[in-house]
Amino acid sequence: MTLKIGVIGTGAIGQEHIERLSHKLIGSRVVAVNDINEQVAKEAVKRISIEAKFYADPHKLIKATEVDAVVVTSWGPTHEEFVLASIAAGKPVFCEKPLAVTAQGCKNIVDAEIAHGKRLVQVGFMRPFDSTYRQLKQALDNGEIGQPLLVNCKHFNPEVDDSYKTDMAIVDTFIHELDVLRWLLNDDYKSARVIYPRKTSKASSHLADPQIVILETVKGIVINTEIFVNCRYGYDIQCEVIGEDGIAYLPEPNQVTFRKAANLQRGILMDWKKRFIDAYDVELQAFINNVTSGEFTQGASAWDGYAAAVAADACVKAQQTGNIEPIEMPVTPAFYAQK
Ligand code: NAI
Ligand code: ISE
Repeated sequence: MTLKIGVIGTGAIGQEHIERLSHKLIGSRVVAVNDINEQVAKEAVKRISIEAKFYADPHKLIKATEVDAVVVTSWGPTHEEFVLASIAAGKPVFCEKPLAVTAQGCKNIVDAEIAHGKRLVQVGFMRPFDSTYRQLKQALDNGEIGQPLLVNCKHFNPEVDDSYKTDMAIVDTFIHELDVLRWLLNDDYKSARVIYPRKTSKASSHLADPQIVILETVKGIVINTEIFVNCRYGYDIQCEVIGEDGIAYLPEPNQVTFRKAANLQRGILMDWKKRFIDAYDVELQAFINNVTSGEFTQGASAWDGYAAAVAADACVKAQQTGNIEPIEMPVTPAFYAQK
């Protein structure tokens, strides 16, 4: 069976996903697209060489009989509306992160999915599908460094545009750590604090950059994450876990090392597209397989999206107050207990 997909939002990641759904993965075809910018959508269809109908109205795309499943890759604040409409239409939906920009928005989706009675939603948290994170998780689960005590992460982007604001460091960027670290450590968060170091001259007037987020987990692990979205030198994702018996590092992505011109050199990737290229393939193939098998057994659920957003809300509050803010995560409903 070939899954016929409608894509809402044909910008950067929308086009990446259309390409992989059309030419790389098994069992899917993009038949419909929507974007508030009609020209962007039509040019994407042409460039990727697919036959997909342009829908001016995203809600008509969601309801169209030719569309079996929806992929939402528009801007974050639009996600809740399109995911809720997909659930109302009884259609499976893959939504890029964040599931919604507030915890309440995610809760509305969780409630709608539970009321529907069957899982339909997968969130685009791709890091648990990344082979380097998987290696790190396996080492921790095997007890190779004993109990984790302390975690140090870096989430660096070379640059961001002017529309990127201080809270987006949490809801758009750090949200990836909020998702992947729960999975990596088998733990939940208890509190958050945000510290602002000296500001880079490369950031816009309305953006505090860099930022440091300090989380404490229920088991007492302290997680220190540096977020720096105008670092200029590359797209750099690091994670170091310090345990009772040693330290485990997230493997660096494969890059050739050079001994050349009196230098020892190794390239650093410049964007998320290349850094997580395989992980995006695997997560979207998982979505296709979830839908075609009729059971969502892989990938981030709406509850995972909600859990990350509950923590993100507390981090945004901590940005504003400068205080240590509590994170109160509700108990996982039975509906989401088994993945
Ligand atoms: P983008 O700005 O390149 O593309 C977004 C597209 O959505 C634009 O073409 C815009 O016209 C369209 N759009 C906005 N509002 C719309 C609406 N109401 N209806 C239809 N189309 C609308 O942004 P980008 O980088 O592609 O990000 C899109 C989403 O994907 C964001 O939520 C972002 O956080 C997420 N993302 C996830 C990544 C990951 O690593 N998982 C990487 C990059 C983005
Ligand atoms: C972007 O939307 C992503 O999801 C990237 O993975 C992240 O590194 C970046 O900070 C976000 O803006």
